[in-house]
Amino acid sequence: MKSAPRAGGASARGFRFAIVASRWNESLVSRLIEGALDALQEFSVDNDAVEIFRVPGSFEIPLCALKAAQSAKFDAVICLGVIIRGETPHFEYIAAEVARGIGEAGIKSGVPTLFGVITAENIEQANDRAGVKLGNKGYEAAAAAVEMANLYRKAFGKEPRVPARG
Ligand code: DLZ
Repeated sequence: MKSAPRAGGASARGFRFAIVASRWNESLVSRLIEGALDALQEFSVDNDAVEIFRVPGSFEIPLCALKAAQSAKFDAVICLGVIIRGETPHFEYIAAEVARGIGEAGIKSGVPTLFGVITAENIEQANDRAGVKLGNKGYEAAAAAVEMANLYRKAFGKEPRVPARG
């Protein structure tokens, strides 16, 4: 069983996606990136329709997400990071600021920005949430991105950024 519910009939074909991922806790974040790419492939994303931007830590994700969203190149921006309480002084402030900033990037730009940032008590919990598809927050965020891109096109008539091929 996958952890993210599949949107009925949703396809990633014809859409472009940005992934903004931090390098802090790299081994876990790389699994979130893999999960996100897996989901996009399962939804039949076009070749070359995904661009990955790496930033130093989760604190840097919101601004990069805003820039990507404002570039008008993407239909959704998938934000991936891992913040661990036990290893992060002022955990609450950083986690809250990252969540707020990612939300603000979406509101300011009008482009869906998806929250795939793990905020965990410890490394074990973070590990569980960066699993291989089952419980992978990157997979879930990417599946939500596909759903939102489809919703916006259907509900508000926005054309896809890239014409569908084949
Ligand atoms: C400094 C820091 C710490 C202590 N912990 C984390 C973390 O658990 N996860 C994460 O993504 N980033 C962490 N950072 C780095 C900050 O997000 C940021 O990159 C730096 O403070 C520089 O602005």
